[in-house]
Amino acid sequence: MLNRRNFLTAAVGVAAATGLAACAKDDGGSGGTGGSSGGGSKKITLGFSQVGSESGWRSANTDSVKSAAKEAGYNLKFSDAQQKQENQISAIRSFIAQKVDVIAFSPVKVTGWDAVLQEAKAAKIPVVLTDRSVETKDESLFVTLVGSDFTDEGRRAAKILEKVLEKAGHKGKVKIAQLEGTTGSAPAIERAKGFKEVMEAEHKDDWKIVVTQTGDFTRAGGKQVMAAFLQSNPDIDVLFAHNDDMAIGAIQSIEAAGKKPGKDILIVSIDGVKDGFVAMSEGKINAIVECNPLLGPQLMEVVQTVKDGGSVERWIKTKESDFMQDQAKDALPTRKY
Ligand code: GYE
Repeated sequence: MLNRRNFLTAAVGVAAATGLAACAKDDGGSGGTGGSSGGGSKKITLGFSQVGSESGWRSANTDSVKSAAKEAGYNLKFSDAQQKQENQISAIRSFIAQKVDVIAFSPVKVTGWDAVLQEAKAAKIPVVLTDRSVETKDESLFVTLVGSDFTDEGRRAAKILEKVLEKAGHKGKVKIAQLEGTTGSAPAIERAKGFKEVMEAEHKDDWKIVVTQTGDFTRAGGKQVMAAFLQSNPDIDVLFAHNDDMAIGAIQSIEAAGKKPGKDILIVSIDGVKDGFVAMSEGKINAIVECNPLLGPQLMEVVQTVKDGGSVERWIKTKESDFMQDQAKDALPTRKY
């Protein structure tokens, strides 16, 4: 059974994407909503298609999934898609051919899944999304999403930027550069959306995103794109990076341009990986919005419940915090990823 503490009810703002309260597929086990039927002794085979290994967040997520599957005693078939949707589609097809019990995946992009998810449905294999969501007209194609509220992370980034600007004594106009995540991915779309929402509602006259481009969630991407930003807009005040890795790459370009990250250019990023906290404790990142990658244990609980025909929430959200620079040194030793 899923622990109720792990559940947060779906936020109103996501009703369009995640809509109805859903029941997990009943594969003939318990025949109802009463939760676990015990699951019998057969080992669960879980097919998991991971996005890739683009960031520190992703490595922590992969470790969490692998160790939680081991702990739960599942037979895990793990596949790394190297950030390519076609690789994820092939992996899912191969899981279907192998008749796994449950398929879980973190979709690299939001669109383009209907055909392969229809195939999983036809084969009566339940699909659990982890970390990232999909856009589909047919909500029956997946059981639940275990992951964060990225729109809210974008809003939190804008709210923490207010504090960062105040602390730095920055008054008046704010020229913002945005390093976006992978184009078409849920976190890139939703983090940009949440940030813009706060910016337009509360800072319309002062804040402006002067440049925005994808850095594909990688350090190399962040470094390269930031170097180009500094060429075209040498007077940037703020960098909003959709993840720590891109911020860390960008810091290299800021330093190479003879500027001080965290002072000449204020930086807010998302994730909260160890290297992000190290950069923050060195004064180079001003604030971080946490996005927790340790989804493995919750995912395994959901997989068991789904396999047993129990019901789960449509969206199982992750609990997260925000951190300012002055908290970095104390928080660093406690970081788990
Ligand atoms: O923020 C980034 C990773 O989907 C939440 O993917 C995840 C994002 C995370 O590459 O570092």
